Amino acid sequence: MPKILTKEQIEFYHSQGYLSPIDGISREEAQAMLKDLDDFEGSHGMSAGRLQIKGHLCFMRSFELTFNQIILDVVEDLIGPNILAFASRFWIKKARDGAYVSWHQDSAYFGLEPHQLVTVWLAISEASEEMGCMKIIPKSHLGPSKAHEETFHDKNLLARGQAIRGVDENDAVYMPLKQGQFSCHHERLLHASDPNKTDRQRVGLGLFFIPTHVKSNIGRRPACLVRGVDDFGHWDKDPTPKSRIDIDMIAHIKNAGRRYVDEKYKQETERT
Ligand SMILES: O=C(O)CCC(=O)C(=O)O
Repeated sequence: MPKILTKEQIEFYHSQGYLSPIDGISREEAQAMLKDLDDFEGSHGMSAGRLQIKGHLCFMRSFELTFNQIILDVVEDLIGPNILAFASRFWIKKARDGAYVSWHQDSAYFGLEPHQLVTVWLAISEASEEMGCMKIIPKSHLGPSKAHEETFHDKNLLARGQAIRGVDENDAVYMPLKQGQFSCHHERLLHASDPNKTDRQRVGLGLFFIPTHVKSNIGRRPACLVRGVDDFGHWDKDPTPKSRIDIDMIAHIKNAGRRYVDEKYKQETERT
């Protein structure tokens, strides 16, 4: 029995590679997260968007979001009851800052096997089309891994500016979200987003979940069991934040993110 989704929604996710929109957290909870992010930036002179791969560990509130019952019920319906939070990313586009995300597949750089990761993209602010919400190519998760060019372009929010060339924009579906709603997409789905053309910031929290049987194929790494049991033991344990904003986590996050940004590590772009 599914926990929360209908049979049709589950089938839609598996055939199309995405699901959106789903009501997640309240406006008040989202506003409180925005305040934490503002406070962090105010005191550290750095946007939480720069905490590349496990930014949620820096904030008690976002760490707790990885245990959110609605989010996990949806994730369980998509990938089963034993779930690890593998990583996360705050996706922040300030008003008219020109930041964008090129077409890519998450599977190209996460180093996971098999490819069953589901990304929950939670709208911490509203994310309208004009604000540069995500766009996806339905069913693209059913195809092979694509070649990604690493551009390292400074306005590209991806760690290496990875870009798949030649995507037909006519096939794109936009996923606008109200504040507090979320979308889900499959690790192999082609997705991207345009610059924010408004005077308001667009903030999302990407939470990356895997079933416990998924392995890292780039060496042992940490993750956090958020539901069920882990009978496989493929992952070490992430540390947990100790306060509302725990800056001691930054060293752990930087270390975890190093291989995503370092040009010397090859990515698995053309694996199938
Ligand atoms: O926030 C965006 O615009 C892109 C997000 C993304 O690439 C992801 O969640 O995997």
